[in-house]
Amino acid sequence: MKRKILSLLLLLSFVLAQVYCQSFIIEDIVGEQGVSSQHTSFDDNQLDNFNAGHVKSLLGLNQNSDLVAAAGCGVPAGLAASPLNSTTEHVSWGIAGGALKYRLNYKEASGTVWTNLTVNGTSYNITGLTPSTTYQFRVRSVCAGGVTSAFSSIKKFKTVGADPYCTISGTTDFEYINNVTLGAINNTSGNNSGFGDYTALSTGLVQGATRKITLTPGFTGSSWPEYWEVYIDYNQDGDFADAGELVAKNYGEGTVTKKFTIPLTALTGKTRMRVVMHFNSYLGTPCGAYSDGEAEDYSVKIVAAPFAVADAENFNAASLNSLVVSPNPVKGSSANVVLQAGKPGSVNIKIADLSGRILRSETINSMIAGKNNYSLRNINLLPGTYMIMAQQGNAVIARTQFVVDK
Ligand SMILES: [Ca+2]
Ligand SMILES: [Ca+2]
Ligand SMILES: [Ca+2]
Repeated sequence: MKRKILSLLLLLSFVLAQVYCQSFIIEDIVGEQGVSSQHTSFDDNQLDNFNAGHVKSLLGLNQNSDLVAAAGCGVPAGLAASPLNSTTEHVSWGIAGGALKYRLNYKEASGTVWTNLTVNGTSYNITGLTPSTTYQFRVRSVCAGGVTSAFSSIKKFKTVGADPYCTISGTTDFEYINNVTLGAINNTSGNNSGFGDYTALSTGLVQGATRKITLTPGFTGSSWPEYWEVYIDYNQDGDFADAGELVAKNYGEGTVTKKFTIPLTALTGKTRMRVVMHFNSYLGTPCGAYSDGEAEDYSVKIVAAPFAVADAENFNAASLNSLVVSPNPVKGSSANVVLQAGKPGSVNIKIADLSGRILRSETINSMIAGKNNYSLRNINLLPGTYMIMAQQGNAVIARTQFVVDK
């Protein structure tokens, strides 16, 4: 009993010293003996190992507040988390006043034990996490003399799911993928020993647009015929097995190109593209270990067509409609547009780049049913491929692509 009272007094002195003193000399509690020794300050571990919850319950204090909050030692705020992969999360917080370093606590949301780390900066990559799992983290400041702030409020994050895509890997004794170019991707990768993960690289692909992919092999010696297959997971279900997901194939001994059209049904958002190269024949599968070639993965972002097709029936019913730009490629500052319209009325003509950005929009009133000539003037577009569309009401009645080549 005497020991308990002594312990309680020591705990109380700890609390009071922490709350009221900026610089202090207090008693450290050593185990069950209740023996005390003098310290001029606490180190981090002493503070963190201290059972503050026990003291708070003895004193009837709020369990959610922190006893060791000290004036001038700010509580971290602005906690944020973003996934680096399915098992690694980047967490960060704002600089807190007086903080020399930080204590980072994290745990699975359903768990009870916090993992405790010291971090010198204001961010940290937490590794070894479980995919598709909710975690919590909180941060406190460690200030001069080992004084710690209260913990920040708790921030939750959920790790992303494990990569659902099948693995693939070739061998590169004779050949490898040296470059893949599509839109904003222009990646010279060299020899990746059979597989290259470039999912950090991405390009936008607009529904309905036609794009060209350029594929270049590299050889360790002489050149050989290489067969290429390009897959895109258009329906974003984690495989390349659905209809239309083998988007391009071609072969040759040097650089090959292939055009493909992104379906209007492709789901918008980020998805995976896989490029497979194989010596002498098409590999015929986007998965597995194989010899004589290389595979590389990229990200693509499917972007909604700039003008929604009102519905399939409307679009088909307007099959009389057509849009022709001439000359194509456009070389000067003007071009002629012939619009064959199924019904009369005003028509909105829009020009967009292949990333879906609308560059020009104008309405032409009193188009007739039949052939209309429309002059496109003051074309000051950079060389490249563009989309032109004619819209009546909410329906795209015709669209085409044209090239500017100056
Ligand atoms: Ca490569
Ligand atoms: Ca798929
Ligand atoms: Ca599927």
